[in-house]
Amino acid sequence: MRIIAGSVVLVLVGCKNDVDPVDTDVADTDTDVADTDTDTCADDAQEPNDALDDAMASTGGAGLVVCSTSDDWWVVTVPDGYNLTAEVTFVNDDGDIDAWLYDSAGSVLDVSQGVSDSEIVLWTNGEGAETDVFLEISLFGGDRNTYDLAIDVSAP
Ligand SMILES: [Ca+2]
Ligand SMILES: [Ca+2]
Ligand SMILES: [Ca+2]
Repeated sequence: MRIIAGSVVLVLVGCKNDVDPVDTDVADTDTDVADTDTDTCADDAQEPNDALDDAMASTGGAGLVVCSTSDDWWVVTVPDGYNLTAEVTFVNDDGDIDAWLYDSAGSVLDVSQGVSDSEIVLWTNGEGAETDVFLEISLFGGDRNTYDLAIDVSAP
C-alpha cells in the first residue's frame, strides 16, 4: 500500500512538475508564432510575380506592395514604334524602391535607381514588331514598401 501510494504521489508530483514547463513552452511557442507572423511581409494580391518568367501583365496600379524578399515583375506589351513610360511612386523614407526594365531575354533596357520618391524607366520600341518588356520593382532598402505604378504606352 505504501509503495502504491508513494508511486501515486510521485506520479502526481511528476505531473505537477511537468505542467509548468509545458505551460511555459506553450507560451514561448505562441510568442514565436507571433514573431513569425510579424516577420512575414504582407504582400499585395498579385503574387507570385517574383521573376521575369512569373511577370504579371500590368497597365498600372495603386497600393501595390514590394518586399525585400519578393521583387515584383510586370510585363507590358508595347506596339511597334510606341514609347513606354513606367513611373513608380512611393515614400522613399519607408523603403528605397528601384526599377529595372528588361527585354524577354533578360537584357537591361533601362534602370532607375534614385533616392527620391519616384523612379521612371523609359523605352521606345524600335524592334519592328509588338514587343513585351519586363519591369522589375525591387526594394533596395527596407523590408517592405507600398507603391503606385503608372504605365503609359503612347504613339510616337
Ligand atoms: Ca508584390
Ligand atoms: Ca512579388
Ligand atoms: Ca530608389
